[in-house]
Amino acid sequence: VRTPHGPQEPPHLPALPLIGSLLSLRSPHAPHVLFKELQKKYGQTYSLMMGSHRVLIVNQHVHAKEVLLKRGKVFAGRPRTVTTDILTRDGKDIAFGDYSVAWRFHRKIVHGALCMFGEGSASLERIICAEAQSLCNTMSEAAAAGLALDLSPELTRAVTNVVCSLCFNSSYCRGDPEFEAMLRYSQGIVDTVAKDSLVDIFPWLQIFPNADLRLLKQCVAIRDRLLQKKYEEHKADYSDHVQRDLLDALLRAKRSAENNNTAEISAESAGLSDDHLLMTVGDIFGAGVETTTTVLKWAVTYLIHHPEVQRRIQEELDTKIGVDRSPLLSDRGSLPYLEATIREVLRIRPVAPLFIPHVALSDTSIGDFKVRKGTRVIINLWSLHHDEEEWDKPELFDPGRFLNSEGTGLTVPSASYLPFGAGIRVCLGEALAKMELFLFLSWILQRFTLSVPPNHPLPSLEGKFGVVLQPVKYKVKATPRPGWDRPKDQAC
Ligand code: HEM
Ligand code: PLO
Repeated sequence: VRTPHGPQEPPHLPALPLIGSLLSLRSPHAPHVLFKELQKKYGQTYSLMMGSHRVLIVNQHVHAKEVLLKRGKVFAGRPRTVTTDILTRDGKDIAFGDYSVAWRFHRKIVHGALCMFGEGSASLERIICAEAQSLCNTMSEAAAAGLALDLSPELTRAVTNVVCSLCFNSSYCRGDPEFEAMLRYSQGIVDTVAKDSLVDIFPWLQIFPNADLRLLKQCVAIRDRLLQKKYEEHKADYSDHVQRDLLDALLRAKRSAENNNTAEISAESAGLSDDHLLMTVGDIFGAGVETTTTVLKWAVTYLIHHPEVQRRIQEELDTKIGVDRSPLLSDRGSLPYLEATIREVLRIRPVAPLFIPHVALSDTSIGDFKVRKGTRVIINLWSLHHDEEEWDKPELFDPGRFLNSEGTGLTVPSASYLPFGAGIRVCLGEALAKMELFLFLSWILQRFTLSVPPNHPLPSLEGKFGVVLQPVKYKVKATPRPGWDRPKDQAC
């Protein structure tokens, strides 16, 4: 309901020149938790200053949907920050790139390529199942040797190989030095990029050497060499007649734009420089690896805390699939409790608790509040997914909340649930990620029961905040289930 006076200024945190609202933001809590807390004092939607930038924090789903859906196009901008500019050669990618013709064009190419090589094709299912088989074999070997395993690099390699086939038509073996280098640089980037660090608040601070910035630059340089190598290899044996992967799809778009001189295509070709192609493929590779791996790690962490949830998923797997074959994507409909568990993991520990900031491209409003052009909008997904008005005991891990009352079908019990975002900036990898989460978790839980080794503490449920919210490292004991004590060489 509009007030009689029209849109108002939103409540504002105290701000000083240059440092903005920094003094009110000092807190031992991670930003998503602090922004949720600040609601108590300032209301669900409030603004603050980060250095000289006006930032609006949205903690509630009706306002979040106004930003993402109702006025999605107005809020489709992205801010330029020092760290994301380093990662993306000044925003020449999709995720951190501002709204533009080039951005739209790259999203379209990636979407088409993901449909062609991914979601629409049976070959992706085969690739994921082959990686699941190899992951389960490694877990079996560790179990046979009586060893507990840090699952993190194993899950990362499985997920990396899926996205590597999609992007580059290649994969990594265990211990491959290029893969080890990738693990290191990617963690360095996750730890430093887009962090609300001082460098992103005060662009002028970048003239002072800063440890985070140095690490980021080193990691980005290593990533860029790897991307460049893949690019050169693809250019060397590119053919117009076969499209092996996303990089071929991008090269094809570039060649066809270069061979075409119509006004429309040449505008598009502005977004088809080598830099743009490399940054787009870097985004998909980076997002493809870090997000899905993080969710798998959270799923394992919560399953270890909740053996009763594991048991119920395993009962479902035993009844619907048995031990004579492995799960297939076509089993998704008959394993609702596993699907509900995946939904609950995505709720309770959202991968990107603050999304990526949006920017208002013109003067506009949210609810009754005025929003000026250029305002950065942070959607606090953490608040949406832990809203006490929307969720019963939000801190409780309960997959049952996503089941209907008979426990036979899936529901979404609240509109305050947006793990992949919505609207024109919605995640490009949602379908791929869901396929991977289902297949990897169903294969693992069909074969193993997961726990911590005897006398080890349960892993922490508190995440490490960065551009993605990651769980901490710990060792897992995987006990083979009856019928799975030796690796079976099974095709899916
Ligand atoms: C953006 C979630 C997996 C590619 C996003 C956003 C979220 C998200 C919340 C931000 C939306 C916004 O700023 O409004 C997730 C989750 C994943 C996942 C929870 C796994 C479970 C993936 C995968 C890929 C991917 C596998 C690649 C294949 C992207 C890209 C964007 C994005 C390119 C930027 C879109 C844009 O700005 O136009 N994702 N994502 N994501 N995601 Fe994902
Ligand atoms: C992860 C580290 C990689 O080395 C580079 C990279 C590229 C794309 C980023 C991704 C990182 C983190 C997760 C992001 C993704 C784009 C969309 C996705 C931010 C930084 C999400 C969840 O929004």
